[in-house]
Amino acid sequence: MILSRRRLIQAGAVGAGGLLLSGCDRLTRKPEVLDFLGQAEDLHRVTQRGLAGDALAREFSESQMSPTFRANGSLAVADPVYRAHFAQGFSQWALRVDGLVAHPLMLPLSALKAMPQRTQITRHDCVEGWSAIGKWTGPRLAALLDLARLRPEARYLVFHCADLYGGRPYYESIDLVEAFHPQTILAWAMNGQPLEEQHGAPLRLRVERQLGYKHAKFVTRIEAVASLAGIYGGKGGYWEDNGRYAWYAGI
Ligand SMILES: Nc1nc2c(c(=O)[nH]1)N[C@H]1C(S)=C(S)[C@@H](COP(=O)(O)O)O[C@H]1N2
Ligand SMILES: [Mo]
Repeated sequence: MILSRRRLIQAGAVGAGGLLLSGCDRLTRKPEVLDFLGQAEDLHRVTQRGLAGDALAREFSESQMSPTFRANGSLAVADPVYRAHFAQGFSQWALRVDGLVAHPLMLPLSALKAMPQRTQITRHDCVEGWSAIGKWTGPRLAALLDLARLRPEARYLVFHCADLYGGRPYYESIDLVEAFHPQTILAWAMNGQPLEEQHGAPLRLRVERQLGYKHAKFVTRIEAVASLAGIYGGKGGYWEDNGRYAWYAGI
């Protein structure tokens, strides 16, 4: 995938810790960074061509879309920081990408929308026994990871969310095979409209080969980690920590 850094810069994307994305062009001339980039590209190839890593979830036509799409889990977010962003139409909101990455990022919605977009009509399967077909649009997670550049130790991505469910923070995690999968996107639109709050505004994960609870809504931060052991209860997700559902939720 060719990603235009210039477009991102125009859209106002800046790296965390004062590192401007425009610095990337200078950085990529350094041999150690080029070496790093090579490793990331190897990783990308391996994960995309890997054993069962590249099977696609079924995609549907417009006529097959569900007339109504149920919302489930948290339907609203009480957090005051989230409420302030909501009131501003998320114009000042930014997604943080950090942890085991060479270039931590703060990506405003405008930057996420300026990246190449993928639209897919897929079926959402909730473990509670309902399904719905909807259309989702957003950049591939792989494109964000190409910008942030995972360090070689990174094994999982943790999705931190703005909501509390039953009083505890909702979170989820996936491995790098799912992360680089072509249908894994960060959706800001559903059925052609910006996400409604109940469906995870302003940004949610779509990880189409996995059950509904893996599709983190209200995502605020993506953290690359070597192990899930140190994160909340250590089992990689809200329901996993609860002992309710398994970490691997492949359909
Ligand atoms: N942050 C957050 N993400 C979440 C949940 C939640 O409660 N909080 N519920 C999960 C579950 S169980 C499902 S089925 C889907 C529901 O997505 P929907 O509300 O868009 O149908 O979101 C998932 N992601
Ligand atoms: Mo669910």
